Amino acid sequence: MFANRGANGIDGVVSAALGASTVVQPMYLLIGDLSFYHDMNGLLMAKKYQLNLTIIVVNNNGGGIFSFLPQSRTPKYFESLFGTATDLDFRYAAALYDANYEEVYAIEAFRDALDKASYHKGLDIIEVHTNRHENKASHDALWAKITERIEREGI
Ligand SMILES: Cc1ncc(C[n+]2csc(CCOP(=O)(O)OP(=O)(O)O)c2C)c(N)n1
Repeated sequence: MFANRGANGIDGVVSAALGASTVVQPMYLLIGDLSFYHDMNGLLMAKKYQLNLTIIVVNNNGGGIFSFLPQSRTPKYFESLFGTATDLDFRYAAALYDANYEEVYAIEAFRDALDKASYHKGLDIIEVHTNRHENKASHDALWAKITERIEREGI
């Protein structure tokens, strides 16, 4: 069992995964872009000690979780306080730390990138581009379908 330090969520996640990669292989980290950005300095350890980790950065350009909370219905300050898009291109972070880098937009390309990473030694970063607004819309559509079915079938 591994435990990350702290109780706050997005701090130290990259470092924790790099530490875990020294005792379990293969090791994968699935992480959001803001959480990745928050602990990007941790990547130095991967370079310094030739650690083997595949990081999948789900890049929806900001904190997607907040779109599901009530404050998302007050659009005036939402983006600057919660959405907090960084518009960063993580290929340059990968280059900075000598990581293998792949950028994908679709599931087939993601499978190929994951497969490729499994043959690499060292640090792999796969940046998966997604969209916060589409994600929220597809969740809403799914919830509406489920609600409609529950009401219809009286579960
Ligand atoms: C140290 C710390 N600061 C701030 C927060 C509040 N927080 C919770 S989730 C989140 C955004 C996470 O964004 P991302 O990693 O891109 O994932 P997504 O929500 O898009 O899936 C923030 C800032 C936190 N949990 N921990």
